Amino acid sequence: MSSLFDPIEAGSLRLPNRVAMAPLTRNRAPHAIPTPLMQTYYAQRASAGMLISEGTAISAQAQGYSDVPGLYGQEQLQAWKKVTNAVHAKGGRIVTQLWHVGRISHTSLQPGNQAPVAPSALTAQSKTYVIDPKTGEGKFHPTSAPRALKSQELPGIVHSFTVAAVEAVKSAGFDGVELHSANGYLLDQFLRTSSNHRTDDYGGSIENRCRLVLECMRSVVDAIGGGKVGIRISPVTPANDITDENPQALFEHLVRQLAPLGLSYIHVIEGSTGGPRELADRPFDYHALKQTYRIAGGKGVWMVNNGYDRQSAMQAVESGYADVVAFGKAYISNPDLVHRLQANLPLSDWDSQRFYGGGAEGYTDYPNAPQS
Ligand code: 8OZ
Repeated sequence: MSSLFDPIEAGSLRLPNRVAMAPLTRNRAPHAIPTPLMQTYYAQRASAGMLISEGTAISAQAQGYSDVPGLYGQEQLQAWKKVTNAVHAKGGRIVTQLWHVGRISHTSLQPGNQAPVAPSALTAQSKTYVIDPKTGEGKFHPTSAPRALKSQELPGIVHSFTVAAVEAVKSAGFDGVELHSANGYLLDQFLRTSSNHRTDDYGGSIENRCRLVLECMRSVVDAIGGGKVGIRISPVTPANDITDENPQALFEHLVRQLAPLGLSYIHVIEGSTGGPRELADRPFDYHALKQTYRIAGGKGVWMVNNGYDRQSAMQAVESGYADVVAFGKAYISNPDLVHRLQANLPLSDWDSQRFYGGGAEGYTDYPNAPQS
């Protein structure tokens, strides 16, 4: 029987324990450039089995929220390199989450104030976070109406993910990448019947709706090796106005196609992102999904996320239900989360007023547990 505190291999990464830091949007990178404060923040959390960076834009068009970092400019990459150096100096491992928001954006955040892009010209009933450059004040705004990507533009999306992955590893010093195919952002928008009404090879059937994410994954794997690549999915989340007619069949098809790629990990948000893991109106069999992946020969770590606590995380790993558990909000307020879980110490509460934007407060000022 394995424990949450046992090491495990995740593709080419060797994790000293099975506690991951989930990707967490913090909006503290003005002009998309990581700051010295971000070096401190990630280095403080380096005892995680694996750190997953906050969602990081693969291109200017991929931006949907103010002050989210990017991976598409030299200054951004060099600033990330300082972050990964700081994590490595503390003995940690860090992968980056490659993010294209698709329609979850605002014209004020897009190059030339253009419409955001999406599989179809359908506006999400959702909000995005925009900081007023004049006052510095952040507010949630309704997302702008998107335009549908032309078929000829899709190779450009695949290319952007691939270039970002190569630069993330080569220039920015990340140990790997995770493609953000969850929470109603671009790749998830392609997957779903509610947001993808295309009539070309990228819409309609499950095979077609999975095509873009699979092209991105195969291209990234070809470029940096499957052992450095993970993917995040959220089969039934309602986040960002997403639904699907048959998520079980959709995601089973997806993981079957991912199985031959030799991935580092599959990262599954169970239930409603940041909410309950069980949704009465959106049932889903996660065990069957994992079995489908394994039966198809899928390797690497099966990582689960969403509201796990010490007890349920230990149980998930000990029972073999999952290999690694990713913690989000608990990692905001407990930089030494692994130690606290292992020693069964109390966890500190997070300050949700300081999740997005701002400086050190509610970011790098959460202490470790006192040494006994
Ligand atoms: C919270 C606020 C803004 C973005 C996600 C990247 O849901 C996010 C996100 C979360 O995946």
